Amino acid sequence: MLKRIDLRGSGDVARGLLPRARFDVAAAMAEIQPLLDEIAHHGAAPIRAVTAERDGVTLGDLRVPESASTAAVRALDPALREAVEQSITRVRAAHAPQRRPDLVTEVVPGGTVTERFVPVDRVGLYVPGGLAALASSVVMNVVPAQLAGVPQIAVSSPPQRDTGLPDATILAVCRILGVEEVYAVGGPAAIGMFAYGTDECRPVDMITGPGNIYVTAAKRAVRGIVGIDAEAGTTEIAVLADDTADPVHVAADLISQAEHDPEAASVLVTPSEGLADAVDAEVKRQVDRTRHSQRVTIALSGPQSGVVLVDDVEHGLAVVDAYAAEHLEIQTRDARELAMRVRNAGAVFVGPYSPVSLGDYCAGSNHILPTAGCARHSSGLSTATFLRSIQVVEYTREALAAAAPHVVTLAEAENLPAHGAAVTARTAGA
Ligand code: HSO
Ligand code: ZN
Repeated sequence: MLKRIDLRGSGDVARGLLPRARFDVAAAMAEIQPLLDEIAHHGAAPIRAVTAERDGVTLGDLRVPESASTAAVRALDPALREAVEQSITRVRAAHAPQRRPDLVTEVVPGGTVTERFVPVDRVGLYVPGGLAALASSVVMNVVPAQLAGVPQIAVSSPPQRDTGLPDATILAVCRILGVEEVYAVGGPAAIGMFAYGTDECRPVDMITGPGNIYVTAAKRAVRGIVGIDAEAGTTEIAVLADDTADPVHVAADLISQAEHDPEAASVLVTPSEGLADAVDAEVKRQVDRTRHSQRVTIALSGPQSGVVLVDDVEHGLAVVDAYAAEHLEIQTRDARELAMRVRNAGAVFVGPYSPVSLGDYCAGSNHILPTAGCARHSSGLSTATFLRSIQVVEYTREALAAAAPHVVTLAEAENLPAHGAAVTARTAGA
């Protein structure tokens, strides 16, 4: 089922050789732009129209009444509530220390630069609800925003066909976390609503959260009008494994992320042909038994998934760095040592007992992570995502006088003498 790409003997790590989806975010942008333009000009009407067409739901208010969230909490299964609370506690524990204190630096005597960390005022958090309604993504979005101190937090998630409301567990988790502003809007329409605002939803300053390729494309399209987190699109997992890895575990992990989407990517990178064969056999065995076997089969046999054979683990490390996976598992000898040398990955999962699906719910780490190679330049969601740094400059007259000749010289070199004059007007005669 998993195609093989043999890079042995080539020393090659070229990104173009690695499995990747053919239909990418750039291609999806053309499809969503007309909807975004409509929302920018007409507000809620096109949101209602597209929701009726795509979700089969006639929306009254876009905003979910509080009574619906309260009812959802009451109806929540006690075991599910306990699991949600565990997830919240662990995510809070890992994200609270990410809130950095302000940093005061005396650059020269009498001259300070203070870096203040200030939360974004208003954020729109997207929670997917298509093929799977990801209540855990409420936790992963909301907890860091709250810990950063964001004053206004809005959540949006697609309405379900039967209720016309977002998934009940998603509503319950919003309520448990104290989020009152929730909208029943999904896909690119939700991103347009947050970015441009409507009569019912004031525009936000930043949009975060995972989504399919169209949500990701919409986020890319509105970037600049609002801030966005890293592009967290279609899920992907890479596993770097040697002959010490258990093929049953590796196969289970590849399948676990393929379950998200027929477009999901699952990639095994290994120097061991024996492991590759064993994982292949194990994948076939497990796929037959898994609930979403059709979706998983499409994902695993697509161009975005496969097994990459490498010379050795070092070559494998170079390959996974070039791939820059959203999730990277290391199942090798000395896994921790290798993990600490990884340069490009959204999150790294080390050794036999740290599967990606632990991180999806209950490791404490965030599961909203850069996909499609964005881990080369971007980070997963964290408390820091919601903080802007503002540099505050304060110099005394003496400290300014000491810097004056340098400012004047640099300004003159750029043919901007008024810049120098703004300094000497203060320091002449000092
Ligand atoms: N693996 C997904 C997150 C998720 N999995 C939510 C299950 N629920 C993207 O990191
Ligand atoms: Zn997952």
